[in-house]
Amino acid sequence: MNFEKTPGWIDWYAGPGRPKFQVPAGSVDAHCHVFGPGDEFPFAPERKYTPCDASKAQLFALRDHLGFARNVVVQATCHGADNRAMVDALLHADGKARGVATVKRGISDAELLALHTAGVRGVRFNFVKRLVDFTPKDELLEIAGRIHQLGWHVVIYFEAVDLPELWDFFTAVHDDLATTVVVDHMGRPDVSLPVDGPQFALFERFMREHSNVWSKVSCPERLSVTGPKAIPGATRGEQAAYRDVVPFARRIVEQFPDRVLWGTDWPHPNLLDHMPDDGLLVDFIPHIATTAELQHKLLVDNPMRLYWPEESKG
Ligand code: 0GY
Repeated sequence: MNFEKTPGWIDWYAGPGRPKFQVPAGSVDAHCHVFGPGDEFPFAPERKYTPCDASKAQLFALRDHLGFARNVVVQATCHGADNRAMVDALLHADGKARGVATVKRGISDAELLALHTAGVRGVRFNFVKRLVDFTPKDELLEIAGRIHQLGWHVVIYFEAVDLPELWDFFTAVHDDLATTVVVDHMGRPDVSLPVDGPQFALFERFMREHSNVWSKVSCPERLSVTGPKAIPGATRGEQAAYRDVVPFARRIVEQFPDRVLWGTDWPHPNLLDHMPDDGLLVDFIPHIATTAELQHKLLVDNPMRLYWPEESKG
């Protein structure tokens, strides 16, 4: 099937640089996607964007190039609740990938079990209005109850301004069902606001008061206003690309070192200003996890505990 890309779509960065920062052995890229290829795995009719193709082979090549050992492939909204492309990637990864699916209420126990066998360990609930249509909360709670029995967790994606309204729902998933909840991209803070301001304080409170809430400290390229250009010769923090995101991510890593994950977000859907060099994104890591111990937790111990608990030493 031939799909026309969304106007203005920027394809993922071909030929990323080799990072200067060497990730620890066994590191996990805990947030990335596959798109199609569209002629093999058609995009969903209800999608809000049509991407370029981004295949499993291209994802695995990037993994090796950046020095990662494993991937967590997160179902992208352009595939709706049709998880076939993501599952196909898991099944061809030689055990080096696990997945996060999108499921609907009507899914059978046998289908859930098949996803589990393929390596799925979580479901994603998306509250970003430009990406998905609204799903009633009782449907999400029902799904959360079912997947909890498989030992899966819930991944949530929302914008910071929506956290007050979603608070009670997230707390119900977390407290009533005792399910681990993983927040994508720190709940998308507005990084032009102060890191000490009320918006980010609410997110920190969310993590502090709920001991099973984790955060991906990912996507500086999505959150940044200052962009990829570092200030040459500046202080260490300002030498980072996406430097305005550093204080936010660093604060989460340092407060909650055992509940943070990192991912490339390759192939970076819906970036309409610039496409990041994934090598540069890896070089962002030591700015937010500043010691070898923090880096090891972020890239190895934490994702292994969540996605490969049977192999985890932590
Ligand atoms: C991300 C971010 C985005 C898209 C999706 O599933 C998706 O379509 O997650 C976005 O547009 O902000 O994490 O990939």
